[in-house]
Amino acid sequence: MGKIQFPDDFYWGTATASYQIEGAYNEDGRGPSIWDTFSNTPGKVLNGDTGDVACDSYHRIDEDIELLKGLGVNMYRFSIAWPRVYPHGSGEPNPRGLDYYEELIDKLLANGIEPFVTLYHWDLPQALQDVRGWENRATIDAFIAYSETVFRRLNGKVKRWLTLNEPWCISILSNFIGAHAPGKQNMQAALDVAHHILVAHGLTVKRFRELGIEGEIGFAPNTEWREPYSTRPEDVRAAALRNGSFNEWFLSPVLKGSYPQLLLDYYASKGYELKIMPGDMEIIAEPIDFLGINYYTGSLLRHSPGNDFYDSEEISAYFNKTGFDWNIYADGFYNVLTWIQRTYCDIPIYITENGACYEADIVDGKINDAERISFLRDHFMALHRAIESGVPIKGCMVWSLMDNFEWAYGYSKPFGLVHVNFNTLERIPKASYYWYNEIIRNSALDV
Ligand code: JJW
Repeated sequence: MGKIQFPDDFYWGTATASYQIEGAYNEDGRGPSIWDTFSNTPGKVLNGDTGDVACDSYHRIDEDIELLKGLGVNMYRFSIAWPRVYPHGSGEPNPRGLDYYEELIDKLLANGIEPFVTLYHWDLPQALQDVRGWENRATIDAFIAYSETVFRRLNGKVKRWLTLNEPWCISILSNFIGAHAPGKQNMQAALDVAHHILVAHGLTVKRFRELGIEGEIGFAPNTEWREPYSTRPEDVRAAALRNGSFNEWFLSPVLKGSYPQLLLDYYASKGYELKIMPGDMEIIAEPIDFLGINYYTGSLLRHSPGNDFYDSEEISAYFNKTGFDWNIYADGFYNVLTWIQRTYCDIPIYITENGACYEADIVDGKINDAERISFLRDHFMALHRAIESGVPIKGCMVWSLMDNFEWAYGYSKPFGLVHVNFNTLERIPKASYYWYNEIIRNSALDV
């Protein structure tokens, strides 16, 4: 037995996102988002689930805050729904659109919990998708206008902001793989989207500074750690391509002002073109205050000629898996964090998401999710190793506070520290909730 001590001023929190928890899809002037359209399209989401009601968090601020208080967190990450603020994406803002968030923020602050706000967690107004969404540079202007409205309304109350959540998901997963809204399957479209969201990020950071908004701003790329299956050069290259497309494609423009050359060459060899306008790379590299890092998984990869996903394939190897069929790879977390510091700089890092999906039965009113506890323990230990190695990590947000709408998997993939009954909307804290509370109280982990 040994005690692993985290810094006293460490932020411990949980994370959620608007479409996954709010419900109230047509209330107080909210317009439709691409996720309303996608989830209402047969075959796109498992069991035909939608976010119409979700966890009904829109009507349950007090109940959710009680859960956060009981957990003991000092930070809560959530996102703002763009279609509540601009029901048609642009034009006149809907004044009621921000009331819910302001009430939530006021109540968080009254309870000593810092709000950590994401501006874009995937719910693009459908009206903007109708005119090509993020493939269209005009969507960038609409995003800046939306962000400015939010900044002005919430200035002084929110100290930490994120522009984008998981740019790989917004671009590649949603426009090339097609598993998420808007469900396109076109790599050129995905690369256009990737570039435009990065420009939108940079311009938002610029606007944030010009407006003199208080606090700090960053973005939250999802990272994975790919290890080559062998030292054969083609396996090494396969892993480099996948790490490059997933991690570096978004980190390098923001932190270094350039796309990774290996991937530029790869995409060019496949006939794709990057629509970079003069000045774009400088805009994207507008300095940020901190980095949000989401980490869940990684894998061993080897060369697979003809595979249209970077000529590579995953080897299932010896990893144990979560209920999402994702490899459990805590050392990959440590590797990503130390790699970021080595490759880029000493920028402060918040873990903006880490956690796992596991189903667990309710027995006598209790839910013993021992596997989630084990997953979190391993990842907190990897996190602590990274801190000891000098990576400036300031806090960790567990995904997620409660079971919620897990995108293409609907309500079938629970990630919560709190169970939600989606018929009654009753919330029941799981064993992991009480375990996490103990860690937060001591800012320490017994191993
Ligand atoms: C990849 C499916 C084929 C969320 C993926 C599916 C098909 C190669 C969890 N993070 O709910 C990634 N999440 O909203 C943000 N992140 O591929 C927050 N990424 O691949 C959580 C899903 C995801 C995915 C899910």
